[in-house]
Amino acid sequence: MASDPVSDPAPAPARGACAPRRIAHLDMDAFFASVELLRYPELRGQPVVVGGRHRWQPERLADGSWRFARLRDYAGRGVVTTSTYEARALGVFSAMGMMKAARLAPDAILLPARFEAYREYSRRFKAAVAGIAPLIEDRGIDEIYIDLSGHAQADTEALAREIQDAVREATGLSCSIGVTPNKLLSKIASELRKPGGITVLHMHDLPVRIWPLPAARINGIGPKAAERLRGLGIHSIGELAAAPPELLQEHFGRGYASWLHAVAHGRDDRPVQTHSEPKSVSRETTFERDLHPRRDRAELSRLFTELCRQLAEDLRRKGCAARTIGIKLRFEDFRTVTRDLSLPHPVNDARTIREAAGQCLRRVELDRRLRLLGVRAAALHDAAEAGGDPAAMQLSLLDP
Ligand code: TTP
Ligand code: MG
Ligand code: MG
Repeated sequence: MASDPVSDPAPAPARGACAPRRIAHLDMDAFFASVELLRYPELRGQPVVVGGRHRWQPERLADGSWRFARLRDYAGRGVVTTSTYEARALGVFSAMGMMKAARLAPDAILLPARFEAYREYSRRFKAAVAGIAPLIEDRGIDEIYIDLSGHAQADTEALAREIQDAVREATGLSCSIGVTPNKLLSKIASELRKPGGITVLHMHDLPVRIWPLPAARINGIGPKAAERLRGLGIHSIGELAAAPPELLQEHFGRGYASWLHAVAHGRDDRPVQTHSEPKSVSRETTFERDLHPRRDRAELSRLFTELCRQLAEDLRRKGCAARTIGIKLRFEDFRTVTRDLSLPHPVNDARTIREAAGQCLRRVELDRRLRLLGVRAAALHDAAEAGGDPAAMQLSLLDP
């Protein structure tokens, strides 16, 4: 599908240091359902819904054909995982209750999800893109951001089409791509011409292409925030852009209000993150039998020390150190408590972690048996920063 000629880039100018970035967002079209259509091509063009359990698996008949379940056969409390565009035309969308979907589209074909296959196609499409443009941020099973700023192909639309072709070649599947100066706008743009669309937008397209859209199209304005905005008479992104900053501050607080203002004006500096940093690392163990905090103290202590040793090893293997150490306990009645402690320096040695976790443990009232114990390291830093003097760290840890 062609992009809007009005927003097409003129013959691409040379990119200087201050030139706008070219950030793509690529999202697979009706992903799980499209993978199912590769397996059952005879269903192409029909409303198909993915959801429900294994019992809805198609049945192979003697003549080699399949007998498919229909939505009207469905009974249960499951929700729609995704649906083909033909099913969407009947009003059936992701997260809708399957019984409700069955009322809207009783004849739609029902297929259970096969996550292993979706993961495999996910790997394939990402590898295909990486062959053309390697600066990729993985955003989940069916979408990625790609930084195309420095790519040799200056014609953005042609580059996007090349990526689409490579994805189709590798998987047989179609995707939609938005290319704009930042992740925020690209995420919106990739949805504008689904399926199979390419949408290239520049900052000057904002008023015409972005401002008319509902505020909830912005990634980060959830249903609750959208509802509160509507309460203030703000429906579209343009209305949000025009809203007085004081009004937003009054209702959303300074931080979120200034973010709302910035995104409504299409501003977003976030880089494409080509390798994901883990946010935290943890180790936990569920005991074979519930352990008593006093009577099984020796065993608990040994397990606790062992978890801390493993956590330290995990951190070092990742080249990380943590400034926050936490614990998690689950009691026999399944009540779960967590405690954590912030440290003056990032740490990754087993002794210091054990010491910090021990301090956390002392803040929990151990009044019943335990079924699970865990330790967690967060606020991760590069291990190179973890150079604190161990003796000083011991002392500061022991300070109340
Ligand atoms: P999406 O990209 O949101 O949806 P989609 O690929 O099915 O359709 P579109 O063409 O609009 O992008 O999600 C990707 C997959 O994630 C989707 O195929 C199934 C799964 N998914 C869920 O399991 N639950 C959900 O609520 C949604 C939205 C998606
Ligand atoms: Mg998708
Ligand atoms: Mg998606």
